[in-house]
Amino acid sequence: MTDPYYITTAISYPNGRPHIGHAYEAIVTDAIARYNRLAGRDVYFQTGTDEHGLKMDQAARARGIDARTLADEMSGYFREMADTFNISYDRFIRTTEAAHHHASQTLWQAMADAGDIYADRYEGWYSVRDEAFYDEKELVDDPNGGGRLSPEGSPVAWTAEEGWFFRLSAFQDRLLAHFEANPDFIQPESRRNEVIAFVRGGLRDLSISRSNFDWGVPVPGSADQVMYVWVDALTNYLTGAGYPDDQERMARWWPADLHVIGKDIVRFHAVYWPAFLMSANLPLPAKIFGHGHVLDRGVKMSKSLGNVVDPQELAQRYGVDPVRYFLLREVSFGQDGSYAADAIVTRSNADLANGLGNLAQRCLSIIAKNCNALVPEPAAGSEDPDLAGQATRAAVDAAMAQLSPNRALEAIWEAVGDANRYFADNAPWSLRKTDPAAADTILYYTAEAVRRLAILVRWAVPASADRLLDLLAQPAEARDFAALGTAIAPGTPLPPPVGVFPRLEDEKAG
Ligand code: ME8
Repeated sequence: MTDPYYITTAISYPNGRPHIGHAYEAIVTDAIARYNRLAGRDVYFQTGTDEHGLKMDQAARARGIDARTLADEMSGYFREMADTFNISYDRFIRTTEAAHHHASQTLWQAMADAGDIYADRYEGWYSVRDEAFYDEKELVDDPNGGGRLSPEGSPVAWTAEEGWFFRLSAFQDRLLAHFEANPDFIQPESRRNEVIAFVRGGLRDLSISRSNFDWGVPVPGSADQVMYVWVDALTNYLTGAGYPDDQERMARWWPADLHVIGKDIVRFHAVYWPAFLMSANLPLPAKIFGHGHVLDRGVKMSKSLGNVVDPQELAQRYGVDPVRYFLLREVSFGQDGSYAADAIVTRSNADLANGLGNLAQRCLSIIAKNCNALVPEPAAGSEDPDLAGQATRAAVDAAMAQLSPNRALEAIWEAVGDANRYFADNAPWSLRKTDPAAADTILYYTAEAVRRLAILVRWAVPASADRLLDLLAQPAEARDFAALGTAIAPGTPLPPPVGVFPRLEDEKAG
Protein backbone atom coordinates (compact mmCIF):
# COMPACT_ATOMS: atom_id res chain seq x y z
CA MET A 1 0.00 0.00 0.00
CA THR A 2 1.41 3.27 -1.10
CA ASP A 3 -0.73 5.90 0.53
CA PRO A 4 0.19 6.36 4.22
CA TYR A 5 -2.21 8.16 6.56
CA TYR A 6 -1.15 8.96 10.12
CA ILE A 7 -4.00 9.97 12.42
CA THR A 8 -4.03 10.62 16.16
CA THR A 9 -6.32 11.45 19.04
CA ALA A 10 -5.16 13.70 21.85
CA ILE A 11 -3.56 11.68 24.62
CA SER A 12 -5.71 11.83 27.74
CA TYR A 13 -4.67 12.70 31.28
CA PRO A 14 -5.13 9.52 33.29
CA ASN A 15 -5.77 11.47 36.50
CA GLY A 16 -9.21 9.87 36.69
CA ARG A 17 -11.30 7.45 34.69
CA PRO A 18 -12.34 8.16 31.11
CA HIS A 19 -15.64 9.93 30.51
CA ILE A 20 -17.99 10.24 27.56
CA GLY A 21 -15.91 13.07 26.02
CA HIS A 22 -12.88 10.79 25.81
CA ALA A 23 -15.03 8.05 24.29
CA TYR A 24 -16.40 10.51 21.75
CA GLU A 25 -12.96 11.62 20.59
CA ALA A 26 -11.74 8.02 20.31
CA ILE A 27 -14.84 6.96 18.34
CA VAL A 28 -14.80 9.81 15.88
CA THR A 29 -11.06 9.41 15.24
CA ASP A 30 -11.52 5.67 14.85
CA ALA A 31 -14.30 6.27 12.34
CA ILE A 32 -12.00 8.45 10.22
CA ALA A 33 -9.16 5.94 10.54
CA ARG A 34 -11.38 3.03 9.50
CA TYR A 35 -12.89 4.99 6.63
CA ASN A 36 -9.41 5.64 5.25
CA ARG A 37 -8.44 1.97 5.60
CA LEU A 38 -11.60 0.94 3.74
CA ALA A 39 -10.67 3.43 1.02
CA GLY A 40 -7.34 1.61 0.60
CA ARG A 41 -4.97 3.83 2.57
CA ASP A 42 -2.26 2.46 4.82
CA VAL A 43 -3.38 3.91 8.14
CA TYR A 44 -1.38 4.36 11.31
CA PHE A 45 -3.60 5.35 14.22
CA GLN A 46 -2.21 6.38 17.58
CA THR A 47 -3.94 7.10 20.87
CA GLY A 48 -2.77 6.91 24.48
CA THR A 49 -2.26 8.63 27.81
CA ASP A 50 -0.46 11.82 28.88
CA GLU A 51 0.99 10.83 32.22
CA HIS A 52 3.28 13.58 33.48
CA GLY A 53 2.70 17.00 34.98
CA LEU A 54 1.41 18.73 38.04
CA LYS A 55 -2.17 17.62 37.52
CA MET A 56 -1.15 13.95 37.70
CA ASP A 57 1.18 14.66 40.60
CA GLN A 58 -1.57 16.37 42.60
CA ALA A 59 -4.22 13.77 41.78
CA ALA A 60 -1.86 11.05 43.00
CA ARG A 61 -1.03 12.93 46.21
CA ALA A 62 -4.72 13.39 46.91
CA ARG A 63 -5.07 9.60 46.86
CA GLY A 64 -1.89 9.02 48.83
CA ILE A 65 -0.19 7.11 46.01
CA ASP A 66 2.65 8.01 43.67
CA ALA A 67 2.00 9.38 40.20
CA ARG A 68 3.33 6.29 38.47
CA THR A 69 0.92 4.03 40.34
CA LEU A 70 -1.97 6.34 39.45
CA ALA A 71 -0.87 6.44 35.81
CA ASP A 72 -0.57 2.65 35.62
CA GLU A 73 -4.01 2.14 37.07
CA MET A 74 -5.87 4.81 35.11
CA SER A 75 -4.09 4.29 31.81
CA GLY A 76 -5.46 0.75 31.96
CA TYR A 77 -9.01 2.12 32.05
CA PHE A 78 -8.38 4.28 28.99
CA ARG A 79 -7.04 1.34 27.09
CA GLU A 80 -9.96 -0.78 28.20
CA MET A 81 -12.36 1.90 27.01
CA ALA A 82 -10.64 1.99 23.63
CA ASP A 83 -10.88 -1.79 23.35
CA THR A 84 -14.53 -1.83 24.42
CA PHE A 85 -15.48 0.68 21.74
CA ASN A 86 -13.60 -1.20 19.05
CA ILE A 87 -11.05 1.58 18.59
CA SER A 88 -8.67 0.26 15.95
CA TYR A 89 -5.52 1.94 17.26
CA ASP A 90 -2.16 0.68 16.03
CA ARG A 91 -0.36 2.00 19.07
CA PHE A 92 -1.51 2.97 22.54
CA ILE A 93 1.30 5.23 23.69
CA ARG A 94 2.09 6.07 27.30
CA THR A 95 4.31 9.10 27.83
CA THR A 96 6.13 7.31 30.66
CA GLU A 97 7.68 4.92 28.10
CA ALA A 98 11.46 5.14 27.73
CA ALA A 99 11.22 5.62 23.96
CA HIS A 100 9.03 8.67 24.52
CA HIS A 101 11.44 10.21 27.04
CA HIS A 102 14.19 9.78 24.49
CA ALA A 103 12.12 11.44 21.74
CA SER A 104 11.17 14.36 24.02
CA GLN A 105 14.76 14.96 25.06
CA THR A 106 15.92 14.80 21.46
CA LEU A 107 13.33 17.34 20.37
CA TRP A 108 14.30 19.60 23.28
CA GLN A 109 17.94 19.37 22.28
CA ALA A 110 17.09 20.24 18.68
CA MET A 111 15.21 23.35 19.84
CA ALA A 112 18.09 24.28 22.14
CA ASP A 113 20.62 23.77 19.31
CA ALA A 114 18.54 26.10 17.16
CA GLY A 115 18.97 28.80 19.81
CA ASP A 116 15.31 28.86 20.77
CA ILE A 117 15.67 27.88 24.45
CA TYR A 118 17.07 30.21 27.14
CA ALA A 119 17.09 30.44 30.94
CA ASP A 120 15.00 33.05 32.74
CA ARG A 121 12.71 33.62 35.67
CA TYR A 122 9.03 32.93 35.19
CA GLU A 123 6.30 34.78 37.01
CA GLY A 124 2.69 34.46 36.01
CA TRP A 125 -0.64 32.69 36.27
CA TYR A 126 -0.83 28.91 35.98
CA SER A 127 -3.82 26.58 35.95
CA VAL A 128 -3.02 23.05 37.05
CA ARG A 129 -6.34 21.73 35.74
CA ASP A 130 -5.60 23.14 32.26
CA GLU A 131 -1.81 22.66 32.63
CA ALA A 132 -1.57 26.08 31.01
CA PHE A 133 0.01 29.52 31.53
CA TYR A 134 -2.21 32.55 31.06
CA ASP A 135 -1.76 36.27 30.61
CA GLU A 136 -3.48 38.51 33.10
CA LYS A 137 -5.71 39.81 30.30
CA GLU A 138 -7.00 36.32 29.49
CA LEU A 139 -8.39 35.64 32.95
CA VAL A 140 -12.13 35.91 33.60
CA ASP A 141 -14.15 36.65 36.73
CA ASP A 142 -15.64 33.68 38.54
CA PRO A 143 -19.42 34.14 38.20
CA ASN A 144 -19.74 32.65 41.70
CA GLY A 145 -17.46 35.27 43.21
CA GLY A 146 -14.46 32.99 43.60
CA GLY A 147 -11.92 35.44 42.13
CA ARG A 148 -10.14 35.07 38.79
CA LEU A 149 -10.39 31.97 36.60
CA SER A 150 -8.73 30.70 33.43
CA PRO A 151 -10.67 31.11 30.16
CA GLU A 152 -11.62 27.41 30.60
CA GLY A 153 -13.12 28.24 34.00
CA SER A 154 -10.34 26.64 36.07
CA PRO A 155 -8.63 28.06 39.17
CA VAL A 156 -5.27 29.79 38.60
CA ALA A 157 -2.34 30.37 40.94
CA TRP A 158 0.54 32.87 40.79
CA THR A 159 3.73 30.96 40.02
CA ALA A 160 7.31 32.14 40.13
CA GLU A 161 10.38 30.03 39.40
CA GLU A 162 13.64 29.91 37.50
CA GLY A 163 13.59 27.78 34.40
CA TRP A 164 13.86 27.38 30.66
CA PHE A 165 11.94 29.39 28.09
CA PHE A 166 11.05 28.70 24.48
CA ARG A 167 11.34 31.65 22.11
CA LEU A 168 7.73 31.42 20.94
CA SER A 169 7.61 35.14 20.12
CA ALA A 170 10.09 34.58 17.30
CA PHE A 171 7.60 32.35 15.47
CA GLN A 172 4.67 34.71 15.21
CA ASP A 173 5.23 35.70 11.57
CA ARG A 174 6.12 32.21 10.41
CA LEU A 175 3.02 30.79 12.07
CA LEU A 176 0.76 33.41 10.49
CA ALA A 177 2.38 32.78 7.10
CA HIS A 178 1.76 29.05 7.52
CA PHE A 179 -1.93 29.58 8.41
CA GLU A 180 -2.26 31.85 5.41
CA ALA A 181 -0.62 29.44 2.98
CA ASN A 182 -2.48 26.41 4.37
CA PRO A 183 -6.11 27.38 4.88
CA ASP A 184 -6.98 23.80 5.93
CA PHE A 185 -4.31 23.56 8.61
CA ILE A 186 -6.74 24.35 11.44
CA GLN A 187 -10.33 23.21 11.18
CA PRO A 188 -13.13 24.02 11.59
CA GLU A 189 -13.04 27.63 10.38
CA SER A 190 -14.19 29.08 13.72
CA ARG A 191 -11.18 27.55 15.50
CA ARG A 192 -8.84 28.75 12.78
CA ASN A 193 -10.11 32.29 13.25
CA GLU A 194 -9.60 32.11 17.03
CA VAL A 195 -6.04 30.92 16.60
CA ILE A 196 -5.18 33.57 14.04
CA ALA A 197 -6.58 36.29 16.32
CA PHE A 198 -4.57 34.92 19.24
CA VAL A 199 -1.31 34.84 17.28
CA ARG A 200 -1.91 38.28 15.77
CA GLY A 201 -2.38 39.59 19.30
CA GLY A 202 1.30 38.84 19.92
CA LEU A 203 3.06 35.78 21.34
CA ARG A 204 5.03 35.75 24.57
CA ASP A 205 7.86 33.32 25.15
CA LEU A 206 6.76 30.13 26.82
CA SER A 207 8.02 28.75 30.12
CA ILE A 208 8.86 25.13 29.28
CA SER A 209 10.38 23.64 32.42
CA ARG A 210 9.45 23.28 36.08
CA SER A 211 11.61 22.80 39.15
CA ASN A 212 9.07 22.59 41.97
CA PHE A 213 8.14 18.96 41.29
CA ASP A 214 9.84 16.08 39.51
CA TRP A 215 7.07 14.10 37.77
CA GLY A 216 8.11 14.68 34.19
CA VAL A 217 10.74 14.14 31.53
CA PRO A 218 14.11 15.40 32.81
CA VAL A 219 15.46 18.39 30.91
CA PRO A 220 18.71 17.38 29.15
CA GLY A 221 21.64 18.76 31.13
CA SER A 222 19.46 20.29 33.91
CA ALA A 223 19.08 17.69 36.64
CA ASP A 224 16.73 19.84 38.76
CA GLN A 225 14.24 20.57 35.97
CA VAL A 226 11.50 18.58 34.27
CA MET A 227 9.81 19.57 31.01
CA TYR A 228 6.53 21.45 31.06
CA VAL A 229 4.06 18.64 30.44
CA TRP A 230 2.83 20.00 27.09
CA VAL A 231 6.31 19.84 25.59
CA ASP A 232 6.53 16.13 26.15
CA ALA A 233 2.80 15.52 25.53
CA LEU A 234 2.88 16.99 22.02
CA THR A 235 6.04 15.05 21.24
CA ASN A 236 4.05 11.80 21.53
CA TYR A 237 3.01 12.25 17.91
CA LEU A 238 6.67 12.16 16.86
CA THR A 239 7.49 9.23 19.15
CA GLY A 240 4.77 7.25 17.37
CA ALA A 241 6.36 8.01 14.02
CA GLY A 242 9.71 6.57 15.13
CA TYR A 243 11.44 9.86 16.04
CA PRO A 244 14.36 10.23 16.36
CA ASP A 245 16.11 6.96 15.56
CA ASP A 246 13.88 5.09 13.14
CA GLN A 247 14.44 7.00 9.92
CA GLU A 248 12.45 4.57 7.86
CA ARG A 249 9.34 4.96 10.02
CA MET A 250 9.80 8.72 10.12
CA ALA A 251 9.98 8.87 6.34
CA ARG A 252 6.78 6.84 6.08
CA TRP A 253 4.64 8.43 8.79
CA TRP A 254 5.84 11.96 9.45
CA PRO A 255 4.30 14.51 9.06
CA ALA A 256 1.01 13.31 10.51
CA ASP A 257 -2.07 13.77 8.36
CA LEU A 258 -4.52 14.63 11.10
CA HIS A 259 -4.51 15.42 14.81
CA VAL A 260 -8.05 15.12 16.18
CA ILE A 261 -8.37 17.11 19.42
CA GLY A 262 -10.96 18.95 21.48
CA LYS A 263 -11.62 22.67 21.17
CA ASP A 264 -10.04 23.39 24.58
CA ILE A 265 -6.57 22.38 23.43
CA VAL A 266 -6.40 23.94 19.98
CA ARG A 267 -3.88 26.58 21.06
CA PHE A 268 -1.35 23.96 22.14
CA HIS A 269 -1.68 22.09 18.85
CA ALA A 270 -2.01 24.99 16.45
CA VAL A 271 0.51 27.40 18.00
CA TYR A 272 2.99 25.70 20.33
CA TRP A 273 3.30 22.45 18.40
CA PRO A 274 4.04 23.93 14.97
CA ALA A 275 6.49 26.38 16.59
CA PHE A 276 8.38 23.51 18.29
CA LEU A 277 8.51 21.64 14.99
CA MET A 278 9.67 24.70 13.04
CA SER A 279 12.39 25.25 15.61
CA ALA A 280 13.56 21.64 15.29
CA ASN A 281 13.33 21.91 11.52
CA LEU A 282 10.71 19.19 11.20
CA PRO A 283 7.70 19.26 8.85
CA LEU A 284 4.31 20.26 10.30
CA PRO A 285 1.25 18.01 10.47
CA ALA A 286 -1.17 18.54 7.60
CA LYS A 287 -4.26 19.21 9.65
CA ILE A 288 -5.55 19.86 13.15
CA PHE A 289 -9.24 19.39 13.80
CA GLY A 290 -10.71 20.83 17.01
CA HIS A 291 -13.97 19.00 17.71
CA GLY A 292 -16.69 20.25 20.05
CA HIS A 293 -17.52 18.94 23.48
CA VAL A 294 -20.17 16.38 24.27
CA LEU A 295 -22.26 17.54 27.17
CA ASP A 296 -24.11 15.21 29.44
CA ARG A 297 -27.16 17.39 29.55
CA GLY A 298 -29.55 14.54 29.10
CA VAL A 299 -28.08 12.64 32.01
CA LYS A 300 -28.12 15.62 34.32
CA MET A 301 -31.79 16.13 33.61
CA SER A 302 -32.60 12.53 34.40
CA LYS A 303 -31.52 11.48 37.85
CA SER A 304 -32.91 8.00 37.41
CA LEU A 305 -30.12 7.29 34.94
CA GLY A 306 -27.47 7.78 37.60
CA ASN A 307 -23.92 7.34 36.36
CA VAL A 308 -24.33 6.14 32.76
CA VAL A 309 -21.83 8.87 32.01
CA ASP A 310 -19.26 6.08 32.43
CA PRO A 311 -18.54 4.94 28.86
CA GLN A 312 -18.21 1.29 29.92
CA GLU A 313 -21.64 1.39 31.40
CA LEU A 314 -23.08 3.08 28.31
CA ALA A 315 -21.60 0.33 26.15
CA GLN A 316 -22.99 -2.35 28.40
CA ARG A 317 -26.43 -0.82 28.55
CA TYR A 318 -26.96 0.11 24.91
CA GLY A 319 -24.31 -1.84 23.03
CA VAL A 320 -21.13 -0.51 21.44
CA ASP A 321 -22.47 0.15 17.95
CA PRO A 322 -25.62 2.01 19.04
CA VAL A 323 -23.43 4.37 21.11
CA ARG A 324 -20.91 4.78 18.28
CA TYR A 325 -23.68 5.37 15.76
CA PHE A 326 -25.46 7.85 18.00
CA LEU A 327 -22.37 9.98 18.63
CA LEU A 328 -21.27 9.94 14.99
CA ARG A 329 -24.73 10.66 13.65
CA GLU A 330 -26.08 13.17 16.15
CA VAL A 331 -23.07 15.38 16.78
CA SER A 332 -22.11 17.65 13.89
CA PHE A 333 -18.36 17.16 13.89
CA GLY A 334 -16.77 20.39 15.08
CA GLN A 335 -19.75 21.51 17.12
CA ASP A 336 -20.81 20.75 20.67
CA GLY A 337 -23.33 18.00 21.10
CA SER A 338 -25.33 16.58 23.90
CA TYR A 339 -26.27 13.05 24.61
CA ALA A 340 -29.29 11.66 26.36
CA ALA A 341 -30.19 8.06 27.01
CA ASP A 342 -33.60 8.30 25.35
CA ALA A 343 -32.01 9.87 22.27
CA ILE A 344 -29.59 6.93 21.94
CA VAL A 345 -32.55 4.54 22.13
CA THR A 346 -34.65 6.48 19.61
CA ARG A 347 -31.82 6.87 17.10
CA SER A 348 -30.69 3.30 17.36
CA ASN A 349 -34.18 1.86 17.01
CA ALA A 350 -35.16 4.09 14.10
CA ASP A 351 -31.99 3.80 12.02
CA LEU A 352 -30.29 0.59 13.05
CA ALA A 353 -33.06 -1.79 14.14
CA ASN A 354 -35.94 -0.55 11.96
CA GLY A 355 -33.88 0.86 9.10
CA LEU A 356 -30.91 -1.26 8.14
CA GLY A 357 -31.59 -4.22 10.46
CA ASN A 358 -35.13 -4.75 9.32
CA LEU A 359 -34.20 -4.56 5.65
CA ALA A 360 -31.57 -7.26 6.10
CA GLN A 361 -33.75 -9.44 8.30
CA ARG A 362 -36.80 -9.39 6.01
CA CYS A 363 -34.84 -10.02 2.84
CA LEU A 364 -32.60 -12.73 4.26
CA SER A 365 -35.37 -14.64 5.98
CA ILE A 366 -37.34 -14.93 2.71
CA ILE A 367 -34.17 -16.16 0.97
CA ALA A 368 -33.63 -18.69 3.77
CA LYS A 369 -37.19 -19.93 3.60
CA ASN A 370 -37.98 -19.78 -0.10
CA CYS A 371 -34.71 -19.90 -1.99
CA ASN A 372 -32.96 -22.84 -0.29
CA ALA A 373 -30.77 -20.34 1.54
CA LEU A 374 -28.99 -19.53 -1.74
CA VAL A 375 -28.61 -16.01 -3.11
CA PRO A 376 -31.24 -15.94 -5.91
CA GLU A 377 -30.59 -15.17 -9.55
CA PRO A 378 -31.82 -11.85 -10.98
CA ALA A 379 -33.85 -12.23 -14.18
CA ALA A 380 -31.73 -11.90 -17.31
CA GLY A 381 -31.83 -8.33 -18.58
CA SER A 382 -33.51 -7.08 -15.39
CA GLU A 383 -32.94 -3.47 -14.52
CA ASP A 384 -30.44 -2.87 -11.71
CA PRO A 385 -32.07 -0.37 -9.32
CA ASP A 386 -28.53 0.69 -8.29
CA LEU A 387 -29.38 0.91 -4.60
CA ALA A 388 -26.60 2.27 -2.37
CA GLY A 389 -24.53 2.58 -5.55
CA GLN A 390 -22.01 5.04 -6.96
CA ALA A 391 -23.98 8.12 -5.97
CA THR A 392 -24.07 7.07 -2.32
CA ARG A 393 -20.36 6.28 -2.33
CA ALA A 394 -19.63 9.68 -3.85
CA ALA A 395 -21.73 11.42 -1.20
CA VAL A 396 -19.94 9.51 1.57
CA ASP A 397 -16.53 10.41 0.12
CA ALA A 398 -17.48 14.06 -0.21
CA ALA A 399 -18.67 14.20 3.39
CA MET A 400 -15.61 12.43 4.75
CA ALA A 401 -13.29 14.68 2.75
CA GLN A 402 -14.85 17.48 4.80
CA LEU A 403 -14.43 15.37 7.97
CA SER A 404 -18.17 15.17 8.39
CA PRO A 405 -19.13 11.67 9.57
CA ASN A 406 -22.65 12.85 10.39
CA ARG A 407 -23.28 13.88 6.78
CA ALA A 408 -21.73 10.66 5.50
CA LEU A 409 -24.15 8.68 7.65
CA GLU A 410 -27.05 10.81 6.45
CA ALA A 411 -26.17 9.90 2.88
CA ILE A 412 -25.99 6.21 3.75
CA TRP A 413 -29.34 6.31 5.49
CA GLU A 414 -30.93 7.94 2.47
CA ALA A 415 -29.89 4.81 0.62
CA VAL A 416 -31.25 2.63 3.45
CA GLY A 417 -34.57 4.42 2.96
CA ASP A 418 -34.47 3.86 -0.81
CA ALA A 419 -33.70 0.17 -0.37
CA ASN A 420 -36.51 -0.27 2.15
CA ARG A 421 -38.95 1.43 -0.21
CA TYR A 422 -37.81 -0.72 -3.13
CA PHE A 423 -38.33 -3.86 -1.08
CA ALA A 424 -41.70 -2.82 0.39
CA ASP A 425 -43.10 -1.46 -2.89
CA ASN A 426 -42.20 -4.62 -4.81
CA ALA A 427 -43.41 -6.96 -2.04
CA PRO A 428 -41.39 -10.05 -3.08
CA TRP A 429 -43.17 -12.18 -0.44
CA SER A 430 -46.47 -11.92 -2.33
CA LEU A 431 -44.90 -11.63 -5.79
CA ARG A 432 -43.47 -15.13 -5.22
CA LYS A 433 -46.91 -16.66 -5.61
CA THR A 434 -47.48 -15.25 -9.09
CA ASP A 435 -44.03 -14.55 -10.51
CA PRO A 436 -41.19 -16.31 -8.67
CA ALA A 437 -38.54 -15.08 -11.13
CA ALA A 438 -39.55 -11.47 -10.53
CA ALA A 439 -39.50 -12.08 -6.76
CA ASP A 440 -35.99 -13.55 -7.04
CA THR A 441 -34.90 -10.42 -8.87
CA ILE A 442 -36.17 -8.15 -6.08
CA LEU A 443 -34.55 -10.34 -3.43
CA TYR A 444 -31.26 -10.37 -5.30
CA TYR A 445 -31.02 -6.60 -5.64
CA THR A 446 -32.08 -6.11 -2.04
CA ALA A 447 -29.41 -8.53 -0.78
CA GLU A 448 -26.87 -6.70 -2.93
CA ALA A 449 -28.03 -3.38 -1.42
CA VAL A 450 -27.55 -4.79 2.09
CA ARG A 451 -24.04 -5.89 1.13
CA ARG A 452 -23.11 -2.44 -0.15
CA LEU A 453 -24.67 -0.70 2.83
CA ALA A 454 -22.78 -2.95 5.25
CA ILE A 455 -19.48 -2.11 3.53
CA LEU A 456 -20.30 1.60 3.34
CA VAL A 457 -21.11 1.78 7.03
CA ARG A 458 -18.34 -0.44 8.32
CA TRP A 459 -16.24 2.48 9.61
CA ALA A 460 -19.08 3.62 11.85
CA VAL A 461 -20.49 0.36 13.24
CA PRO A 462 -17.74 -2.17 12.48
CA ALA A 463 -18.93 -5.16 14.51
CA SER A 464 -22.51 -4.98 13.27
CA ALA A 465 -21.47 -4.39 9.67
CA ASP A 466 -19.26 -7.46 9.88
CA ARG A 467 -22.16 -9.54 11.22
CA LEU A 468 -24.24 -8.44 8.23
CA LEU A 469 -21.41 -9.40 5.89
CA ASP A 470 -21.16 -12.78 7.66
CA LEU A 471 -24.86 -13.31 6.96
CA LEU A 472 -24.11 -12.56 3.29
CA ALA A 473 -21.19 -15.04 3.33
CA GLN A 474 -18.73 -12.34 2.28
CA PRO A 475 -15.06 -13.25 2.80
CA ALA A 476 -12.81 -10.94 4.82
CA GLU A 477 -11.04 -9.66 1.71
CA ALA A 478 -14.31 -8.57 0.09
CA ARG A 479 -15.28 -6.05 2.75
CA ASP A 480 -13.59 -2.82 1.73
CA PHE A 481 -14.64 -0.12 -0.71
CA ALA A 482 -12.81 -1.82 -3.57
CA ALA A 483 -15.32 -4.67 -3.18
CA LEU A 484 -18.30 -2.36 -3.74
CA GLY A 485 -18.02 -2.85 -7.48
CA THR A 486 -18.24 -6.67 -7.42
CA ALA A 487 -21.84 -7.71 -6.84
CA ILE A 488 -22.78 -10.70 -4.71
CA ALA A 489 -22.74 -13.94 -6.69
CA PRO A 490 -26.09 -15.67 -7.32
CA GLY A 491 -26.07 -19.17 -5.83
CA THR A 492 -23.94 -18.17 -2.80
CA PRO A 493 -25.07 -20.32 0.15
CA LEU A 494 -26.07 -18.21 3.13
CA PRO A 495 -26.08 -19.07 6.85
CA PRO A 496 -29.36 -18.88 8.81
CA PRO A 497 -30.28 -15.20 9.27
CA VAL A 498 -30.22 -13.69 12.77
CA GLY A 499 -31.06 -10.19 13.95
CA VAL A 500 -28.03 -7.89 13.97
CA PHE A 501 -29.48 -4.75 15.57
CA PRO A 502 -31.60 -5.46 18.63
CA ARG A 503 -34.41 -3.10 19.53
CA LEU A 504 -33.45 -1.11 22.62
CA GLU A 505 -35.83 -0.39 25.47
CA ASP A 506 -35.89 3.03 27.08
CA GLU A 507 -35.12 2.02 30.64
CA LYS A 508 -36.26 5.35 31.98
CA ALA A 509 -39.83 4.20 31.66
CA GLY A 510 -39.22 1.08 33.74
O1 ME8 B 1 -6.25 17.74 27.26
N1 ME8 B 1 -16.34 16.22 24.96
O2 ME8 B 1 -6.18 15.61 28.14
P1 ME8 B 1 -7.72 15.45 28.61
C1 ME8 B 1 -15.49 15.94 23.96
N2 ME8 B 1 -3.60 15.51 27.98
N3 ME8 B 1 -14.15 15.88 24.12
C2 ME8 B 1 -13.65 16.14 25.33
C3 ME8 B 1 -14.49 16.44 26.44
C4 ME8 B 1 -15.90 16.47 26.21
N4 ME8 B 1 -16.78 16.72 27.17
N5 ME8 B 1 -13.69 16.64 27.51
C5 ME8 B 1 -12.41 16.46 27.08
C6 ME8 B 1 -5.64 16.73 27.58
N6 ME8 B 1 -12.39 16.17 25.78
C7 ME8 B 1 -4.17 16.59 27.26
C8 ME8 B 1 -4.00 16.40 25.76
S1 ME8 B 1 -2.51 15.97 23.57
C9 ME8 B 1 -0.89 16.07 23.17
C10 ME8 B 1 -2.58 16.25 25.30
C11 ME8 B 1 -11.21 15.93 24.93
O3 ME8 B 1 -7.78 14.10 29.22
C12 ME8 B 1 -10.20 17.05 25.05
O4 ME8 B 1 -10.61 18.15 24.28
O5 ME8 B 1 -8.13 16.63 29.40
C13 ME8 B 1 -8.96 16.37 24.54
O6 ME8 B 1 -8.90 16.43 23.14
C14 ME8 B 1 -9.13 14.93 25.00
O7 ME8 B 1 -10.52 14.78 25.36
C15 ME8 B 1 -8.26 14.58 26.20
O8 ME8 B 1 -8.54 15.50 27.25
